[in-house]
Amino acid sequence: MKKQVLALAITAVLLAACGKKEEPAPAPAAPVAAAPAPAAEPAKPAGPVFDDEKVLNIYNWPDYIPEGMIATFEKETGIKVNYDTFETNEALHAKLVAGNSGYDIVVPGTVFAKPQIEGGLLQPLKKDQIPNLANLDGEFMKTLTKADPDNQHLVPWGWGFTTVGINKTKLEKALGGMPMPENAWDLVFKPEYTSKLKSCGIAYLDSPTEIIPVALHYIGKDAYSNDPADYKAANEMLAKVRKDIRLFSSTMIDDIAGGKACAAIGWSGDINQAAARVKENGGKDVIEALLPSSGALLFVDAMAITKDAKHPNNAMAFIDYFLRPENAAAMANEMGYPTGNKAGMDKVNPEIAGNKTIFVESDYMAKMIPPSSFTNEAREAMSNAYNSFKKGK
Ligand code: N2P
Repeated sequence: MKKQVLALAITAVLLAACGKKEEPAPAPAAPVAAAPAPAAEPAKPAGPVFDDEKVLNIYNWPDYIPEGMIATFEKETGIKVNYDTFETNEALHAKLVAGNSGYDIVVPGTVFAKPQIEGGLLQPLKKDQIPNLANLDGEFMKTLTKADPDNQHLVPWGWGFTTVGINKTKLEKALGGMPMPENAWDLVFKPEYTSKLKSCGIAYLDSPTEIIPVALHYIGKDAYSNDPADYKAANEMLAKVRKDIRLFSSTMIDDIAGGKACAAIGWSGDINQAAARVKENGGKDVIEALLPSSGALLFVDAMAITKDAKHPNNAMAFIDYFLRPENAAAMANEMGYPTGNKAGMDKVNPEIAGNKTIFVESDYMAKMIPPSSFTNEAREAMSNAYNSFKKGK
């Protein structure tokens, strides 16, 4: 019951963004007694279809796949998986635009998947080769139609949000008795706080489309504004704290867990992974992903097959494998990211199911900034604004 409420919560927020009404999911077809097959009908091939070359090239974000998931797929199928990682949507996008990336499966955020679909960089799925699509939450899939109109290209990998993560122990020491702000974004954007937290380390994700949207939202502008004048305003705010930022990184789990940063703009699941790592190592510091009062930046990353994939059938087989219930549960349990998959939710550990920064409650969901997208020109202007912020000291 609780899980259903959570699923509805994210759906409501994402749907609000695309202005669509929720409709009840279609009821599953009632089982029908098997009729004798007509003799002339050719038999359907049993099991998955593979390409001649038993290879699959996957390009995904770092720290985003449960241990053993690839090995099990390789063992079951005999397909050799080459698994590479990219650190920003911008880096993946540049590879796809250049063409001949060599990758079969890529995992863009929907903010970038929309222009990639429109630009013909991704190919439609062969849904009859992915029976486990039935495990996906129909309402969640409707939210993806904003980026992928008929759900023809994208299968969710994981969702989460860009937010403020803290090492509570170190942060409180550095604040020296100064109370926590009402809005957690102040910790990383307000000089009053950053000047103190500089001593224990502030980290930012290293990507224009992560930092500029949250900065825009902080100064009261549309996070998905396409207006360069707004980026200028965001930059003016950011310039005031630039000297207090210690590191820019999209792989900050060890930096947070290892005590190099006490406040970060990071991804919810990664911050939760850092918290788990400290515990595993017997550390005492308390690491937390926060739920800022003004909201956080929601994202959905989705698998898609490149237009020039050399192993599309192997890709379809992997997507079907990923959609198994046990893999959905492992994504939440081990990586801190839910997947939009209904199946397997009964295998989620109680402390993960009860973690409000992984399975976000509906009242906070309503505050989230839902994903949208930018024009190509806006993305370029945003990159320029971001780079000049980063260079300035
Ligand atoms: C990286 C997972 C989140 C990626 N570890 C953000 N789109």
